[in-house]
Amino acid sequence: MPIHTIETFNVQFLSILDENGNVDPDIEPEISREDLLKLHRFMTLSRMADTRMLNLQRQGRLGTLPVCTGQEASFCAPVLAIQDTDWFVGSYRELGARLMRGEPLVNLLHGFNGFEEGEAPAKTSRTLPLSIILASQLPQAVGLAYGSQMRGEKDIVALVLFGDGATSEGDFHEALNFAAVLNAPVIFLCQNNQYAISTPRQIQTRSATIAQKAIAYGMPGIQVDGNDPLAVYSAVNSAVMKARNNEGPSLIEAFTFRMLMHTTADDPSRYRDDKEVEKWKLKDPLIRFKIYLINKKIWDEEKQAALEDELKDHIDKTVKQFESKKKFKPDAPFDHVFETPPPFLEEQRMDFLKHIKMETENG
Ligand SMILES: Cc1ncc(C[n+]2csc(CCOP(=O)(O)OP(=O)(O)O)c2C)c(N)n1
Repeated sequence: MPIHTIETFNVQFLSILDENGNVDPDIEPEISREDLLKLHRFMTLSRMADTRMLNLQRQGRLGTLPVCTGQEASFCAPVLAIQDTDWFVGSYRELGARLMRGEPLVNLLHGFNGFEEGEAPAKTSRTLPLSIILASQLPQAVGLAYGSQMRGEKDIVALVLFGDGATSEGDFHEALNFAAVLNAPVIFLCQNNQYAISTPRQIQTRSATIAQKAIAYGMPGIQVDGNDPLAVYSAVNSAVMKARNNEGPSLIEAFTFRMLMHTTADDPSRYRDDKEVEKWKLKDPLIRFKIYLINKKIWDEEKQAALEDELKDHIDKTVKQFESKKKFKPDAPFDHVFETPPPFLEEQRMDFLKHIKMETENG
């Protein structure tokens, strides 16, 4: 028997809007004016809020923060492609996506200060809270999508976000395998921002791309310019259509860059060269998207200035609201574990509250 090839594969890269704001008209997605402006608004809000939150952290007014500047296209554009009735399962580096899903900024500020009140989603919301345990949210997303399918909920998908580092976790592989085998309507979106803290992508995996990992599990995979909101939207939108059409899951690798530190506890100058950061500055998603909107004649510098003023005002007011809340419920984490807490958990809650009371009384 001669050796012969039984499988071959290729990996596609999608780019629609280049770094100078030039669009490829043949593959430009159809997005309404209203949605384009919504996307621009939330990408801008995300950048401005991220900058402000970093300042607050540096002033000792906010806890440790995973900043997301530079990745706005890779986490905001996917949200435009799903509905409120779909599941959104994030990790921790997707501020603008959470704001687009309707989470109030003040909640996120409380969450980053360690208060559960900020993290807890409304009972009816299909946006899951932050997930810090890498890749743990992936099997959960598969379960949610499969559960919706089993309940006969028509057309519901789950969109799950994670980083390049998370693809080294067992949960990533189990989730992709399960999703493919169960034909679950899941869109796996990897924000490949080139670093997992100090570990560069090249030594995270020997695969040339993260997108190609999809092939091993029997689902489509594509790499897109993660700083191009049109490419990210297009790829996610077609994956969503497939999932709604009972054609199963997809993996999308959004090729982007973490412009700042991993978290405020990190110093990236210890492991990466400024030249790399300078190179990526030219690929800023906000700049190219603004040029695109101006070229489409639906935006101008005057409108931009007015938007920035409005968002600054909103952020100022939110920070005031955030800092004026002084009373928190220390046992709030117990509220969200079970619909009806079992007696042993109620006992633990009582013990916990007694302990806090004792600590407070003893100074
Ligand atoms: C299971 C697990 N292991 C280790 C960590 C510690 N940790 C937090 S963030 C991080 C790097 C994650 O990198 P990546 O998945 O690329 O996402 P990014 O932070 O770059 O967005 C690590 C190792 C964790 N949170 N969870």
